[in-house]
Amino acid sequence: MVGQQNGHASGFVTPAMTAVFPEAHTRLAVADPEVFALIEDEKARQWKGIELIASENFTSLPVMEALGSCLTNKYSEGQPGARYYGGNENIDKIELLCKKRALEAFHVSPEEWGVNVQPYSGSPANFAVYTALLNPHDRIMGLDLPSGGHLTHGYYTQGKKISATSIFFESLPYKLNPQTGLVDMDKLEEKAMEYRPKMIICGASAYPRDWDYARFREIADKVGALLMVDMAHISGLVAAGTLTTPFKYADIVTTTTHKSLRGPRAGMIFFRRGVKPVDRLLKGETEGAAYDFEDKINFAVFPSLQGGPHNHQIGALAVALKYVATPEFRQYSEQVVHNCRSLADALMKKGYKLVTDGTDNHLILWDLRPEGVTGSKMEKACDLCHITLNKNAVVGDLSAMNPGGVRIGTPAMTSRGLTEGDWTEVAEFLHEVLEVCKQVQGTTGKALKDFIKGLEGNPAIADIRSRVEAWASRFPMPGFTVPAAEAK
Ligand code: DSN
Repeated sequence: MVGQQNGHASGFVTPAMTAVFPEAHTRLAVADPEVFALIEDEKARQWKGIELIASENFTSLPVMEALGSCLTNKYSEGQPGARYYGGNENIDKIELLCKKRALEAFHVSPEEWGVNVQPYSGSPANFAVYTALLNPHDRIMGLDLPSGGHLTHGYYTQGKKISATSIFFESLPYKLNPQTGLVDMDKLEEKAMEYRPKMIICGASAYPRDWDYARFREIADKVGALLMVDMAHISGLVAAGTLTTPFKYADIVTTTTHKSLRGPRAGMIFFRRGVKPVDRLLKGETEGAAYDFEDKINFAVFPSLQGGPHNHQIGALAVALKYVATPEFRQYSEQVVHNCRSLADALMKKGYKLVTDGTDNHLILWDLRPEGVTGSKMEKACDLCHITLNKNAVVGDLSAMNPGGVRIGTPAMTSRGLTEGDWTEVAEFLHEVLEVCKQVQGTTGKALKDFIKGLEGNPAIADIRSRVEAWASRFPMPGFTVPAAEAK
């Protein structure tokens, strides 16, 4: 037995094993102190700050254990029971368990829905769906990026195709109603009737309201389009029943697994299977026709787009999904939304403008244009105060490059145990940072470069930062301990 004091992992280690290559059983701290120290710094950053990026979360220790396990060693191209390599008896069981738990987590039956858990993350999952179900240059419609949509839903700018989705397919975005900040469903219908897309994509990266999936379905049916829902941001809230489920209406549902779902970084594609309901039959199909998505999607994921599945991610996802099915996870998801509403109320009480004047979900969009401060400046100042959020377009912004607001989400800090009352304090910190931004801008002028210079060494920023760190460190940190950070 080799002890940890020698930098070796405890457990049974034979002399033959230690002899193979030098770092084979050495702890990271000893094997690579440089990377170890950077990871410790990152732990401290996560623990001492207020994490408000709407797409981030803090996953659990068992998820991280599975991620850091021997599953990373194995190749397993193909599907469980039909692999291109031997030695997959355990991997098969893990992937099947993951799939079973995925369907259970979203309360869908294996007769009506199947799932592919191999996508490396959300963008590859979306592209796999397009590859499977569209022909090159087929038409799609997704929410415009400046309206809160995701790059992979077809984003392009004037003169430049940005996302591969817009390079390989023809894309026409739908947008928000500029008055309400809500998806303009009537306009979407009007455009879809003219454009006749083969697929409509519903979902967003920055939308504070729930979705009218029934209306999306109605429009898709009217124009003979497939309906794909990308629920990446809200999948935890959907699983917990806190938001409307898209499964009743969609043909395909994609998601990442590390946002409100609180799992490892990975992706999933859910697809309908079995006999089609009569009202979903396409032209030329007769009663009894079945969905043909499964083979096409599995083939698109592998071999068309990906190589070997990341089995450590799949194992870790299985672990996360076990907890998604618990009453505690439901409580967590409800708390995410309560917290978000509390933050929204606290900011609005201070007279600030939020897009749609509130939220139904885990995020708010704070329109900073009435305050005369850009999203970039607020993001930068918050960063210096150890509050992490991101600049974001708000309704009416024409470009995502110089956005007029910030996006703020509650999943991560809810995982650290914050409840409603704590968000009044978060709102107070944000208010203070904004005040500093206004004051600094008043001296430096509006250019971002000068503004950032003006923030350097600002005593008010240093004061907020020290109070933020003292406050945030009081809350428990899921997944890891922080002894090294504490000593700093
Ligand atoms: N990067 C994610 C987000 O922040 O919304 C989307 O992929």
